Amino acid sequence: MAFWRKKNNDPEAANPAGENADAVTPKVSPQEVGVSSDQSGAAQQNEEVKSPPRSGGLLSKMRGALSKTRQALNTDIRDLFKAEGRLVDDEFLDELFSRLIRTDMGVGPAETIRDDVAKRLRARVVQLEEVLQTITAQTQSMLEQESSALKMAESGPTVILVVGVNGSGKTTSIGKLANLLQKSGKRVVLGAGDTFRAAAVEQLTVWAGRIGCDIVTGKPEADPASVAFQTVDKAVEIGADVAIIDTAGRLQTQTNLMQQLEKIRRVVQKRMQTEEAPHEVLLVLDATAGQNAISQARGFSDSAGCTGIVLAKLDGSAKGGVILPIREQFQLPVKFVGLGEGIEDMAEFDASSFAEALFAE
Ligand SMILES: Nc1nc2c(ncn2[C@@H]2O[C@H](COP(=O)(O)OP(=O)(O)OP(=O)(O)O)[C@@H](O)[C@H]2O)c(=O)[nH]1
Ligand SMILES: [Mg+2]
Repeated sequence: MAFWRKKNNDPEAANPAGENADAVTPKVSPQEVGVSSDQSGAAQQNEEVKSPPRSGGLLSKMRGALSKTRQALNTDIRDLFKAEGRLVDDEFLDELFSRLIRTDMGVGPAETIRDDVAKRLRARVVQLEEVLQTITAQTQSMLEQESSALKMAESGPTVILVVGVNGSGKTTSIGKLANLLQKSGKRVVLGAGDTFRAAAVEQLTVWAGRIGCDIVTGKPEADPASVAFQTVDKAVEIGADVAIIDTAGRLQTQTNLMQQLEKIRRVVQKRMQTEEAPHEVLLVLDATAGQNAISQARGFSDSAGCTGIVLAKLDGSAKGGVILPIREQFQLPVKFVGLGEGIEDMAEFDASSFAEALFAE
């Protein structure tokens, strides 16, 4: 876990009406921003973020979520075998390659996996299990990353901004993440920064009610930056550990909307008195989008300063292999995976469980 420079949380220093405030002052009055509070689930503070338990339940959930990808892939690969096994030669390797790329893992990762199988098993007659084991091990090593833990602020609230294209799973992922954090002992404030759609505010409010955490909402069409400001303000005021800010869906090519994210960032930095906030900018990608998720990741990571990825909707996708090019092409760690629509359907990313769930029979 990374730690950050000490923040200045002096409320006066963060006065939005203060010097240079025009660049960041909310364009709506504080009265336009509602704050509701349900502290029944409020958790004790000053604890490390605990990883969710790697219980059998979580592993089987991950296996369940990846079953579509696994079934498609394993059925494909199984077709390559006869009862007596199969000689690993060029023909076999070509066939294996063409089946691997059907999971949307892309040419580069499929070549790496094929070459590894060639190196280890060429000229041998092998059974399906041995090939799957080799592929699983190689996939795990390709997915390994330093850490999937959230970067937490050293003091004051950790601010997490959540971005992505329309419908990728941002709001749902925020609900699930807030639940995870609260269960690990963190007090969370949600910010309904998607003021574009009234239903979006309602959706997040329902999640806040289910989790029992605070939420800051804006009037319809309020400036999302003002809601972000008020959310951080509220988090500082009540001593919350984490503020998670929702945003409206946008395309990475919509310059004005990408600039809006930049404004949210500036406002958050102003209120937190540090350029290290927001501490995380999580890009939510829809796994069912397959290779399209890659171009989204490219656009957003360049212009929104993303720090990590949430790969949502793995349960509905036969394209779970897309995680490989995401890891290969971007410096961004995958921090969480979405395994369903329910409150518990999110797991901290773990290369070993993921690779196993992707291939193991
Ligand atoms: N099966 C499945 N469905 C999911 C998952 N995450 C989100 N969804 C569903 O995907 C749909 C869109 O999710 P939202 O969270 O509203 O997506 P969003 O990115 O906030 O959408 P906009 O705010 O409209 O841009 C909803 O029906 C969710 O229930 C997941 O991990 N698995
Ligand atoms: Mg949303």
